Amino acid sequence: PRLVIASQNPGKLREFQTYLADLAWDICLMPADLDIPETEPTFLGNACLKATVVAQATGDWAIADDSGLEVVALAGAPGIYSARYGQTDPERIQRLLDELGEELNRQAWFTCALALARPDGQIALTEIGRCAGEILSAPRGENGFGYDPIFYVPSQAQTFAEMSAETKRQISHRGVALAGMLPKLKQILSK
Ligand code: ITT
Repeated sequence: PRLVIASQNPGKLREFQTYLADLAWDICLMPADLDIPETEPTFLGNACLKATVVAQATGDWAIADDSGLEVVALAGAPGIYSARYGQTDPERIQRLLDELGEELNRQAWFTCALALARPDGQIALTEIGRCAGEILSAPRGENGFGYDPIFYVPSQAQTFAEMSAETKRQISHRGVALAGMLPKLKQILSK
């Protein structure tokens, strides 16, 4: 079967393609001109919406990811608005650092909601993954995308942007969510 990745974020796409690389299916990217709505109030709601729209538009199975960074001292911001916190990754990072200022509570977590839709748009599977960390006061590392350079994971003593792709896959919100979904995903798509 064909599985379309319902995302326009190049960083996410790279991770999905690596994470799903050893599967026998044809993994495709969604049409670039498709307009995907994100009007729901939750990560899971938005993931389901994106998967349904892309499955219906392509007639293929589709997997969507809605994710974001929730900062405790900012009452969960930027949260579902993580992508809309600025125009570019450096702008988003700078805005977050400015809003946090000298705040001592640097606790944060990433959440990733995944949704798999059947070719008719019906949701077949959902999964949520989380990863806890701390917001540094300056960026560190060159890998990854988005807020990775300021997201420090104490258990690894590294930011997401300092980790190898393999380490990020093992511990990140997206890696955890995908690992949770993978057994059922394989079962469904092998039928
Ligand atoms: P699609 O909807 O097309 O998939 P998007 O970037 O708009 O792309 P989201 O609405 O889910 O996706 O926004 C997620 C944002 O959260 C993303 O743009 C990053 O800024 C941030 N983010 C999510 N996962 C991340 C990760 O693993 N590392 C760093 N930042 C991440």
